[in-house]
Amino acid sequence: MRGFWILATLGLAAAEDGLHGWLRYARLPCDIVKQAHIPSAIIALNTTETSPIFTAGQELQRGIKGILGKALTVTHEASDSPSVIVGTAAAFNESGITIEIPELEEDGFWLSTTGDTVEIVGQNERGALYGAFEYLSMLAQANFNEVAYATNPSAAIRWVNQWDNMDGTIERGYAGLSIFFKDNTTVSNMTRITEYARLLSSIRVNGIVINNVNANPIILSDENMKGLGRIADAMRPWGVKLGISLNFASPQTFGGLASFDPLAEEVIAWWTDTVDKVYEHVPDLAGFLVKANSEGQPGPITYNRTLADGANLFAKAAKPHGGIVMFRAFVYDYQNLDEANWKDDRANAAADYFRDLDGAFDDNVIVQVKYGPIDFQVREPASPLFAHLKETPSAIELQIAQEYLGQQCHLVYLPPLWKTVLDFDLRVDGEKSVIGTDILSGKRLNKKGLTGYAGVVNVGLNTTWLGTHLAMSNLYAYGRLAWDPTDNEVSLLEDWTRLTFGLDDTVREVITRMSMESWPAYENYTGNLGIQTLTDITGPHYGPNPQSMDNNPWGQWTRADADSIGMDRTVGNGTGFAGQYPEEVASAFEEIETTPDDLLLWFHHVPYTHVLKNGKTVIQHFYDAHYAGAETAATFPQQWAQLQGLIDQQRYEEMLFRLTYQAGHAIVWRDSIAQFYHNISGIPDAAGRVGHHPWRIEAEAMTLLNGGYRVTEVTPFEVASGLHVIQTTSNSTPASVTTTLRFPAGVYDLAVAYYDLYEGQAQYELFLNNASVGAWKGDNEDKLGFTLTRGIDGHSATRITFKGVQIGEGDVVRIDSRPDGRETAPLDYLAVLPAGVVD
Ligand code: GCW
Repeated sequence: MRGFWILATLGLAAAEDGLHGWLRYARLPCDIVKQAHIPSAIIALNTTETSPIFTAGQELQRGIKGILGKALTVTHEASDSPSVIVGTAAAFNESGITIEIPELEEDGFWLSTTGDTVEIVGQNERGALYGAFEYLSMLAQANFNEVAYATNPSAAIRWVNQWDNMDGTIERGYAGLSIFFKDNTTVSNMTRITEYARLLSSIRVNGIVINNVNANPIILSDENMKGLGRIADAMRPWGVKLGISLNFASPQTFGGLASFDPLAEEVIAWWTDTVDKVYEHVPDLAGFLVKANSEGQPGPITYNRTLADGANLFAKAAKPHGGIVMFRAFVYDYQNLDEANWKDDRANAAADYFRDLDGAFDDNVIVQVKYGPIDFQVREPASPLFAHLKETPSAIELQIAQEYLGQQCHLVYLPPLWKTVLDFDLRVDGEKSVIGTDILSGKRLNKKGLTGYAGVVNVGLNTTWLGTHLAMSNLYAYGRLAWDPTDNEVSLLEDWTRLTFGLDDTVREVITRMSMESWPAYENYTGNLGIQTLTDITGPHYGPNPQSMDNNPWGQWTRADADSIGMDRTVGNGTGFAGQYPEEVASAFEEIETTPDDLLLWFHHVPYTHVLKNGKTVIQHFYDAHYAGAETAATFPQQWAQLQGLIDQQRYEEMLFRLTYQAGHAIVWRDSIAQFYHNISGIPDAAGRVGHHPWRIEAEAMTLLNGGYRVTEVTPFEVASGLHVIQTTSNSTPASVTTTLRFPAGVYDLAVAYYDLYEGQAQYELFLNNASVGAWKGDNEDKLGFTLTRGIDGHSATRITFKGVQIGEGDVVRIDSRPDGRETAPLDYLAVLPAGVVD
């Protein structure tokens, strides 16, 4: 017993790097292990090593060893002695084992733990593997209940997309370089690919498109086709099928033909050959993903052909092989929209391009539709296109990569956002048409083809996969919601937490609470009332830059002026977008009274003084929400701190760093947005907070010693407190600033706001009466994964906090800094914060 205790203690202390995600199979405490009564052998009804059933046998062995410390043998012959037996329904029958189970649908499974034998029966091999993972998930959560049930997927397509470029970079990837590609070819080491397939399989994802939708035609080179074959081989034992993105112009740019006209005979022949060749290397290729005529990508419209002509070209080539084409609805005219034209609106694009094509697509084309009409925003109404595709199968595109949502540097648990769309009833033809359960399931519309889900994930080589541990709950929940969109987002989170961090109640409660608070908080401190993103729309989509949302040709404007704000998307007076919905929904969005507050500015242009249903004016709600959101984010590091000692130190520290960063960046967001709208509207904050920071000392108000620092403005102006910052006069000479504190003596947190650019790592040290409080470096570029910036802007703005510092009135603070490269040690302010003040 003593030996076990030592081991268990070491187990907790052992560093965990996140590589195994929720499949850690950590040993349960010994008192719990004793309660587990499981059979002593595993039977996997297939001897082929590449079969998912074989994989299931191995995985059960590995999991049970890890979770319960029991070494079970795996055999492949049916026997009567009690065992964990896994196989397809057909294999059970062939082995003469009688099972009484309901009819299963494709990929479905039956799990029974009621008798001496645990039965895991798949409709197909993949389903059986899902059942094995489900059983292991129960064991890992110390759930030894007797269960016997069948479960089937809500939809056949449960895919993920990676936006990996052939050179190994990842578009909108925040966790390092590609696990699939390097130097314009596929990688040779399959380890991470196999591990990713394992994670995906455990959440019942059955397909993956591995290269960017902005596709490079060289994916079709002979060498790369061979590589695709190896990748497919690595993932096949996990039941995950490979798909690839195609570049529409490949016949010309890669094949050397004169055109890429989808109706030209030589183009058709070229694609037929090419697709045949891909299938030689990957006989079970799931299919193709195509982004055409969007954001500079080539497409059929170049030749005056329809998007359906374009999609059907690939569909016909893939059909003999059983392949499908995921054709993206993200098609919009992005260069020519005119803000002066009250009718122009990018949100109209998808339905405008696709609605008249309903029925024109081959039956193996699925239109892949982003959840909202614009682009992965923090709050969007459901895409109305789902209502127009009555004949054409559709799939929803969700984004696990947090492109507009904090890029994994902010904790944002996404299922509550996804649910606003999945649970939305479009009322097509006046009948119940809930997007998840009726439309994506293929029950109500789209009855003829496959339907489902595509999630843009963008994992990278970082051992945490997504750049940070807590972001993995989004991937976990994505797969499970694609299986069953009615699954509860809190229970999914609790399961994930137990699997990822163990069974401690405090751990589960804290992570669940923070995660459930995170999306509302992010919406609050970034942009509310359906205003859409206020990130830098023309740049990295990360930090605040509200003015970038207007005076651009993109057609997703806030239309903010001195008096009013919002996009009028009504039929009566605006862009007409509201009219793209079926009648009942359209008429609700047409009127302010029946539009929910959280989508008000999406659909209506109103004065800042418009009074919301919650009784506040729009502008006061902006101020209040931004303050409330930042206050919630400020609790995250404190909440997380309760987990010290309850989880391993490595993950504890890595998350504490990120959550502390988020709390600081939430204040950057709050101040920038509040300051911007205060400036443009001239309406003061009724609570007197905006522009008043009694606990701050602006850097520009400090004494700049020996000319080492100079005062400058920044762009955008609102990302500097007091509208100014200081930066060093040279790129190499050390500089210092000093100030005398005039606050009552007491214990305070000292926060220094500065800007952390890449291409340099400035060094800083904070002194109180000549004694060092702490030193740091501008090295966020190494620690965080967001799109890097070389500007002093909303992306680089950050802060560091030293907690619990005793100060006396008249104490002298000094900050010494040493610029490095382009990083001119820019400082914004020092905040001297009494307990409970978030500023
Ligand atoms: O939102 C935009 C992204 C692009 C992306 C595009 C798309 C892959 O900013 O990076 O390109 O969406 O979904 O095609």
